[in-house]
Amino acid sequence: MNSVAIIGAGASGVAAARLACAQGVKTYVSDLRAEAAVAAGAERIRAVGADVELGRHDLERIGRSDTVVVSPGIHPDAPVLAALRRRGVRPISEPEFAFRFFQAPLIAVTGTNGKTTTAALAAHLLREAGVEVGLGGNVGGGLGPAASELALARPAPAWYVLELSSFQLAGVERFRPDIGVLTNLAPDHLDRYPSVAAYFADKARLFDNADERSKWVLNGDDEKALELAGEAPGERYTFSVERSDAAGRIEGDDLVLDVGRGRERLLGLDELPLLGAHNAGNALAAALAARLAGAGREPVARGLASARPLPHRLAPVAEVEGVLWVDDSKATNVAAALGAIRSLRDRRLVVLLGGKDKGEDFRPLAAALAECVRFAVTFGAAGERIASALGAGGVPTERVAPGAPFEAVGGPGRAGARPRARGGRCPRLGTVGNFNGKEDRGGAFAGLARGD
Ligand code: UMA
Repeated sequence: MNSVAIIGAGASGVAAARLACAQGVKTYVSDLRAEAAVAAGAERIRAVGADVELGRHDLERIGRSDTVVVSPGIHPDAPVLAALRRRGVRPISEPEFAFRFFQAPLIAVTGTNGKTTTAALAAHLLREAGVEVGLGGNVGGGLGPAASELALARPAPAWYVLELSSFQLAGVERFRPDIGVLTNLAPDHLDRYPSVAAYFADKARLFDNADERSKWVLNGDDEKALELAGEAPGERYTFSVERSDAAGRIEGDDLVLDVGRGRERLLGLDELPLLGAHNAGNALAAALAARLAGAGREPVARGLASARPLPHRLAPVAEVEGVLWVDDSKATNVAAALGAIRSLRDRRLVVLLGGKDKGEDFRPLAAALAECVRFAVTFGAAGERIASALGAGGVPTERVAPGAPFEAVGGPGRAGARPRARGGRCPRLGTVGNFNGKEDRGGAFAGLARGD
């Protein structure tokens, strides 16, 4: 490889450029934006020898490069990608580029929900077993770097654990995980994909280079996830919170594994510090992956007992006047919000729902909330549609105008949470969006909880 063109100068672009330059490859990076945030990244990669252009993409130059790497956030219909398609150029994704330089085996985690929790937990369990792990990929939020940064790390870790989005899987070619984990499948990103099937098709690329040495950890409770694996070669291990024949399962009140060495009890469900059935599934998936990567039963069990919720994933942020505020702002699709609501349904709930409208059907939320919710507040671009779905389902709802600042949900939210009985506790579940990133959403939510 003599030359690489990288499209986009965000976290992916900067990491890929640093990796390319470290290989002595001629590197050109371009980004349509020229704002301060991009300029700072551009300076970092200029310093290691890349040519950087902000404000335009030089199609001639990109077309002449041996390899073209595209950032995941760029829409497939963006003019630059459409123009490259017309020229017969097929860009690869940043994790595909990184994979070509990996020096250790790889666990790749994808799925609609639970990816970050499962990937971070698998890394935690392996570390508990004394294994050096590089954790990164889509995780973001300061929890892990882009895949290319992991490829640069020296000494190389003993295992890489990567979280992958469908946007990243869309551009794989040789990418081949030793252990692939599919947490679940549900509709998402319908603002980017023409159909749910098209979104699932990108997820299916996890299996593109499967062979008989591959190991697959699949959600046994999710028909669509099992179907997606199709006839992919390799060994299969299912995890399930419902079925007794799964390799990772719940027996009575215990989490149990069987990876072909007999039944292994890990720990009791009540010892797992993560809320909800969906997190029991994530824990089983991570335990299977870590065990298949060589971690012993004991460190896996110890690691599960010391697991902590990641920020913005059903994370308690404050308890104020008998109200527990729970930040679940990473629940950015209906399936994720349902998982959270179900795991808190034995408490009285006030939910704050809204943010960007990705085109999903919100009626399933109404059905789940009708059973347990006390009050819902909707906001943001999706607020109107969510409120209509909840109203039709008989859920008491207050709608905050779409243009109003997020703080405007505080008043109705707080009023709705006022405990009826003294000492009554009413956890709130905030599924909020419409911000620059989950840091902002979670920060704003924590501010509401404190009454800032
Ligand atoms: N751009 C162009 N030309 C265009 C359009 C855009 O140059 O025509 C530029 C933009 O100005 C921007 C860059 O391309 O500077 C695109 O960057 P990006 O959106 O791909 O963001 P990165 O900073 O590279 O971050 C990406 C992931 N972001 C997305 O997929 C949207 C991060 O996942 C990931 O952590 C990071 O790579 C490292 O792997 C975040 C995410 O939100 C956490 N992921 C989505 C999710 O989890 O739902 C998929």
